[in-house]
Amino acid sequence: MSCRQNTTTGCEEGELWKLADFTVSTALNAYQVFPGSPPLFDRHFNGLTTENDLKFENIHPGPGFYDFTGADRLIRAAYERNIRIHGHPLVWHQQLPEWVGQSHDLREVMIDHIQTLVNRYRGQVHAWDVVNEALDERGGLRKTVWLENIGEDYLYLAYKTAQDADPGALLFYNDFNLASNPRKLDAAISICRNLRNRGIRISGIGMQMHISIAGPYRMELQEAVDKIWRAGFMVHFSELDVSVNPWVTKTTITEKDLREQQDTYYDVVRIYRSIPPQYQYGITLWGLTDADSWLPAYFNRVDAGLLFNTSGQPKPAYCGFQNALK
Ligand code: 9MR
Repeated sequence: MSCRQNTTTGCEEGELWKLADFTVSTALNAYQVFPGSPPLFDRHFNGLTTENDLKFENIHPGPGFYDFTGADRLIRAAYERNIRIHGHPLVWHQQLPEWVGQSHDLREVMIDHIQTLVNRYRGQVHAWDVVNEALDERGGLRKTVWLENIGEDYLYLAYKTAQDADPGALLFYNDFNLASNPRKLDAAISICRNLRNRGIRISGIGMQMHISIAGPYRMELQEAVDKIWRAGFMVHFSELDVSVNPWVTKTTITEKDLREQQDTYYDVVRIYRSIPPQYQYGITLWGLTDADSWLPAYFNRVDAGLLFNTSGQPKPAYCGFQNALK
């Protein structure tokens, strides 16, 4: 094992996926694996989530028209290298092309979309985020184009269609704020229980984990993961990043922020490891380096939520993650 001694972070850089006893993944896009995948990815990760290439507007931009260019490239590259592939997302209310809202039969559109994607990547995509972010902050169903046109049964219909298209794939429900909002968490668990009672083999819940150095509290996170696995579902930390500037109060990031971020990563991984192994699906970072992160542009703020800085060097956060694997 080649090791980079890192004086800033005070830890020796290993290879995360070899040190962890769960799959360590990151969100990745086709443009990042062409012509070869980034060395940082190869070194540390043994799983990936499709960040944007499988989203509706990219892969299904017109009625009856699919563009698989990016998705095929990404999935082929990963599959050939034995990387576990997590398909994200089949049904979501964002990144939808306009034509979807104008269609007369949303049920048919949704079914065709799910069947086409799941069939095409059957045997390659290990697991799917079938429905993403179906809940609002009060724990009710979010009023999306899917809910309003198909009705509450769109959830069952989505999972049933995915399950029939690839009976071997794992199926997940994915959402945010599940640690900080117990009402939302209970609603997510109840969605999964209902599906299970209706014959869907739903494997687990993705807690997105777009968190920050300010929260959620460790105890809240611990209680949330315990609730999920005790209900019989696997836990996926599915989109992990730790903001150092959640309230947009800073224009620069300090050493102290980075140390707090290190502690947060350490605790998050320790809490993850407290889950019984059969309920651990894995941890997925939402991007490879701070240069790839959605945070600064999306919130228009200075931020650095990931394990590697914009030059791909390990940050203190990296050591927080790595040290928690010991
Ligand atoms: O990281 C994604 C970013 O590149 C896109 O512009 C954005 C569009 O909404 O989606 C980001 O990923 C989201 C994920 O698909 C679902 N959960 C929230 C993530 C951050 O917005």
